[in-house]
Amino acid sequence: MRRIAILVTAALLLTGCSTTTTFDGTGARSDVGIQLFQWNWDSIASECTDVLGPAGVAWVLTSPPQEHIMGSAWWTAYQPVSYQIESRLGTREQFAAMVTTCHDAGVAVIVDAVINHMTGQDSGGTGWAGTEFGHYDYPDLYTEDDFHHCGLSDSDDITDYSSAGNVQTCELVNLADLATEKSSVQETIATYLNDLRSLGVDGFRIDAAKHMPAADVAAIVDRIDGDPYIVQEVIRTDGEPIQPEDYLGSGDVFEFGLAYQLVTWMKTGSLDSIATVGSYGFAPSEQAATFVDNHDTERNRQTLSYRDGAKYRLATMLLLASDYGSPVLYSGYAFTINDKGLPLDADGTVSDVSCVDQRDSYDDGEWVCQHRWPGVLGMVGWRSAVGSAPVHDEWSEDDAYAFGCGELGYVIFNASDAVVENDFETSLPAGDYCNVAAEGCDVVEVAADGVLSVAVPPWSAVAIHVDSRP
Ligand code: LM2
Ligand code: CA
Repeated sequence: MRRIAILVTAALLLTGCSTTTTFDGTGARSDVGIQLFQWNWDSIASECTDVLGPAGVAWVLTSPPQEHIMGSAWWTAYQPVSYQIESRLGTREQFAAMVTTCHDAGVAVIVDAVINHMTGQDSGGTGWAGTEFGHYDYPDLYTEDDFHHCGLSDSDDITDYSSAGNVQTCELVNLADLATEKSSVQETIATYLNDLRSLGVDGFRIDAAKHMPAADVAAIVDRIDGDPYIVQEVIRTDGEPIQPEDYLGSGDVFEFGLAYQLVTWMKTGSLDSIATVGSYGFAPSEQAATFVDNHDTERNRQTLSYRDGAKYRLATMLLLASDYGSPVLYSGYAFTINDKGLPLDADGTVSDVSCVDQRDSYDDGEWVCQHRWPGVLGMVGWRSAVGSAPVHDEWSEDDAYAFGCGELGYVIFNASDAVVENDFETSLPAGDYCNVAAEGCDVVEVAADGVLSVAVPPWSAVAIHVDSRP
């Protein structure tokens, strides 16, 4: 199996248009990832080949691949019963084939690792692959002694986010909390992660990292073979004792703060604020995984989501143009009830993905495929093309914001209901360019003096770069 190492090049040059973290060996042209929520292994494989590889997306984040509890809600995936790679999303064989196919397409595979806890079923049960379990008893993995019983609240549930002990040793919504400080538990978790490594997996999202002491996460990560990419979920809330920064020694962190900020900026139209994001007290750019939404925030409504249509698309494109952090796109399915999982095939597995086109409303269970919305993958190409060229030719007026990157690219965002028409001064060579923030190749022209005279439609962008000329 090909080992794919992560190479952080020129991460010190933070003045550029985008960071240049690359997944060396994948052939990917960008540092951009994509969370394919509840996509089955076969569908991820096809998407790698047909769409993500060609677009230069560096990595996919899968849903949890291990055996889970039965039930139709999507969140059954977040209740591990065993570490067999058998789930509603596919078999071990399908998973392994997906990893190989994605690698062949130049796309790395990052897995959602649920390692803080096991199930939340008081009475136990039988898992997807037939494993019988009790709430604190998992054959060949864990027994009673391997779990915390915090004794800090009536139910042993987490009740107090101002107490690190409560957050890290009590139960997150009744989920049996692993004693991650025990070296035997660390070893069992690492054996699972190394099994995935043996199938070619390139890295992990550490689910519920906030609920494990940073030292425990570090000890587990240390036991993983090779040098996997690590991105940790530590939801930022000001004033809490546990902060994302505590986890930087083990890898990157998702920057929730920026996702929340994007909601505000889309409301106020102050898109130029993204230029000063370095002063917001967020994680250091080279270790920040940025995103507009994820499967939790599209449900708790704390961020934008596909329901916001053009605003969501614009926020996604803004993130892709920013030199702060490395963007992780999100792609999921439509729902009106938070818990509701996808319609299942007769054998209980999740069906293959079939994307629908962008529109104003969706039926439950339709695959929204936000990443295929016009301009999104075009902006992945824009990001690759401008690399770390310095930002210049900045312009902002009302709800519009524009900037250039060296002589390589220029982008204009319009966060208003009105058309923004202007003569934008760029440093690009004269000639015709495709507007990659639109569908297909919508041609715009840079005049001999570098001026781009263009009308930007409401809630959209115009983006051009030297590698995309008709
Ligand atoms: C995560 N990150 O830290 C995931 O991103 C998030 O989606 C997970 O919650 C959570 N942590 C645990 O891995 C989801 C879902 C919860 C669901 C849990 C466990 O958002 O609603 O909880 O997975 O499946 C469900 C029920 C809850 C119940 C619990 C245990 O909603 O009411 O608690 O199962 O049976 C009694
Ligand atoms: Ca814990």
